[in-house]
Amino acid sequence: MTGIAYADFVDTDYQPAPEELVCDFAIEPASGLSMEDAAGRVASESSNGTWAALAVGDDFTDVGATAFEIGDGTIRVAYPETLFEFGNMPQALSCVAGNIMGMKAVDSIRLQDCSWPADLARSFRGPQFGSAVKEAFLDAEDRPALATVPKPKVGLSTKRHAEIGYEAWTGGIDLLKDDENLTDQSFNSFADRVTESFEMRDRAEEETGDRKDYLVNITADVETMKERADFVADQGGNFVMVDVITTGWGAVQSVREHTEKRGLAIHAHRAMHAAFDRLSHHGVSMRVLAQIARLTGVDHIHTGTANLGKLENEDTAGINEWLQSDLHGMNDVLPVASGGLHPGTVEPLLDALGTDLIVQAGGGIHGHPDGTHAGAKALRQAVDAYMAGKSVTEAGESHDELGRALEEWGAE
Ligand code: CAP
Ligand code: MG
Repeated sequence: MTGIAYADFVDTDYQPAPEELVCDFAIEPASGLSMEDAAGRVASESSNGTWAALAVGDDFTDVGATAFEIGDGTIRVAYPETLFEFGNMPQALSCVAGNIMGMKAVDSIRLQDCSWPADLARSFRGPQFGSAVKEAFLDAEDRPALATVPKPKVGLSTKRHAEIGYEAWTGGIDLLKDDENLTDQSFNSFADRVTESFEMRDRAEEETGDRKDYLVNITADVETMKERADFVADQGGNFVMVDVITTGWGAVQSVREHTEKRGLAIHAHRAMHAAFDRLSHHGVSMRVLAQIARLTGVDHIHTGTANLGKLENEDTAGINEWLQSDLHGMNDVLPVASGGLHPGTVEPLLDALGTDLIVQAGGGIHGHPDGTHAGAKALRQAVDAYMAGKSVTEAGESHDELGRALEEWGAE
């Protein structure tokens, strides 16, 4: 590239070098602009260009991006590695998903996918454990791990929250999980909840002989998250939960660095992701958000339910496959299916997504007509039946709790 005008950022003969980051965008050019015009502006504004052709001499490093493929509403852009501060995810996103999201040259623009080159990818920590948590911390090596969020999601007293944990753990659930709206409020303080829940966890472990754990929501500012992570580790927990979109990727990186010292796994909740990924023509796809989560080092992330639950989903199976595929030797991520799940959704869910995941149900356990303990048993019975190659509906005939759940909610 020689100059620094928009046209300098398009070259359809260009072959990206292996060390370049390649981003796929869907774009709708503004009226009066061709795809080429818009592509040049996207590549320019996301690297070293601006709205005016520059006359500043040549004393600068050429870190310009190149739009090298222009399709029907899609473009591919290659970014030189020198554009990036290695190991700094906010900086990378300020480039490839920054000002361009609001530029007038496009009516809409969506970052759909990224191909992460080895050196840039390895400059991030990646997951400390990934899917290995199922055998490192739980007894769920050969089946989906099961989690539950007490409901109502906020408002329960600490005592009742911990009791619900006990009822669920002893019913066959592996992981108690805080809701995203629950951190440290007056009705259920963080320290008391963690202490009392782990007391119940120890009892449940003794009674069942299985390892149980708790996904403790530490989401806050970075310093508070580190203190809360230490508290969890000191109480004998192995997991913290971070709401990664609301807290921000720089904060996730800091938590990842800190949790390495304490050997804690990170459960990523993704509240607010839909503000980025819900529109199919604009924003940042869940696929890319999941990629960022893996690079910055979470061990689990919610990726949806293959549209079986209560929330809109983007290609859950494709995202999960990416999370568990090879990425320059980096650990994988264990996907979490959550949102409106119940025992009657287990069979189609596991058919669609496989069994290397966490199945999380809140209402689908605590809404069981006979309460939490029965609801936990019903979910576990459904999963155990599936793992034994049996039909969940048939298993409902010989397992009371499952039978009641299927009666209540039906089977998909
Ligand atoms: C699920 C949940 C989770 C969502 C998050 C809720 O509860 O606790 O936050 O699943 O969405 O508050 O809705 P239920 P996603 O099991 O009672 O539905 O997993 O898609 O990120
Ligand atoms: Mg929730």
